[in-house]
Amino acid sequence: MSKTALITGISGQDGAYLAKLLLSKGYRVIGAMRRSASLALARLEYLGIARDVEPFHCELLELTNITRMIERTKPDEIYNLAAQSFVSASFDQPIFTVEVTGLGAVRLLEAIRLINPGARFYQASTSEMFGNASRSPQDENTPFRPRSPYGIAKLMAHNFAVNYREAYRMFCTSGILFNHESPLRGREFVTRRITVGLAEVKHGHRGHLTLGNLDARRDWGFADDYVEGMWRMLQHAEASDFVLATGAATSVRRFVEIAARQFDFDIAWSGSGTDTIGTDTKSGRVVVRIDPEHYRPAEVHDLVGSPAKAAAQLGWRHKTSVDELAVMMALEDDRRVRDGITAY
Ligand code: NAP
Ligand code: F7E
Repeated sequence: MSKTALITGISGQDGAYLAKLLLSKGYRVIGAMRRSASLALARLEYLGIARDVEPFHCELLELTNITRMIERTKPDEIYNLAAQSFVSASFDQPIFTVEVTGLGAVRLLEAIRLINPGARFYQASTSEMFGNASRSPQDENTPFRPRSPYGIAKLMAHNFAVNYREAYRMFCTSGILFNHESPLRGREFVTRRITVGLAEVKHGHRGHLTLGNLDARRDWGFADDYVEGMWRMLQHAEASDFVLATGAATSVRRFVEIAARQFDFDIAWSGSGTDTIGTDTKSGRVVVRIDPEHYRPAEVHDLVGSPAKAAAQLGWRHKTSVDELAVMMALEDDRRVRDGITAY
């Protein structure tokens, strides 16, 4: 008999890729989404699976609709991907972020404990929990030192998942995922800001792109590779914590350079701090400027993960390099901006 999977955050980037993977494996997929979901079905439509996912309206701020959802859908596997996931916004909305990203997971865990404790639970934890990390690369044993309300809220949810595993013997697994991107990445995240922004410059919709801290370094992978790791975690014999990462860090500055080549820009940097500019050496045109608006009250400067445990126990490793990822995103945004597609 086919298994039933429930995905919260189905309207987001990972929800779409994970739904596609689970459908391909014969799962019945229930997609939990807010009535007001920002992109609703757009990402599922992009992947050609909008009609194959069973939608279920659910708001993580409200316990009763969560319990009803668990009662009615009786899932074998639950992937909790819903969150206020933008780090920058979490500084402006710390309480809301804790409510959704932290307490939302607790509400879900309580509902599962009371109604369907045999279900396997995946919590979308994050490298942001490492924050100002004390060692590098980060793995499952690296101490958590979060630097943002988002990181703190995620650490709360992570600790609850571990606690329900230990206290109630529930199958609660936490995937500590480093940044993963795709052509379906939200437009507020830096990789997408870069590829959309450069495409708009190329096609004459704007003069230049503005960014914040160019020297931040992240371990960027491709979302489609990472959802495979999520699924493998829930098929593993034991619930545990697993880091998924590529093991290589790249600066924002370098991501710009790679993506820019796809738009025929060859970026040379000059100036420093907020006066830094990125100029296309071929045309002499300034393509990138700094806007301090994009700086954060507390920055995480450098993160890089060790996926050794996931490789050894799950047989998982990333398939897509950061260069391939940047090229893929740039080509797709070039096409979308050229064709006036703004759906995602
Ligand atoms: P995303 O695109 O921002 O998607 C977040 C999803 O959560 C959206 O479907 C959103 O729905 C939903 N949501 C937000 N508030 C909600 C609420 N109150 N009730 C119900 N649903 C709500 O995030 P993603 O990149 O796919 O990431 C998936 C998960 O992994 C998130 O938990 C994120 O924090 C975590 N994570 C992501 C990364 C990464 O690099 N992508 C790395 C580590 C961990 P709306 O459309 O209604 O807003
Ligand atoms: O920023 C710097 C920024 O917003 C990456 C989420 O999925 O991954 C994501 O969080 C870096 C930061 O991602 C701009 O200061 C420079 O250092 O793309 P981001 P994030 O904060 O790492 C983790 C793993 C998650 O769990 C989160 O949910 O880039 N940066 N200039 C900029 N960032 C943005 N957004 N915009 C800029 O203009």
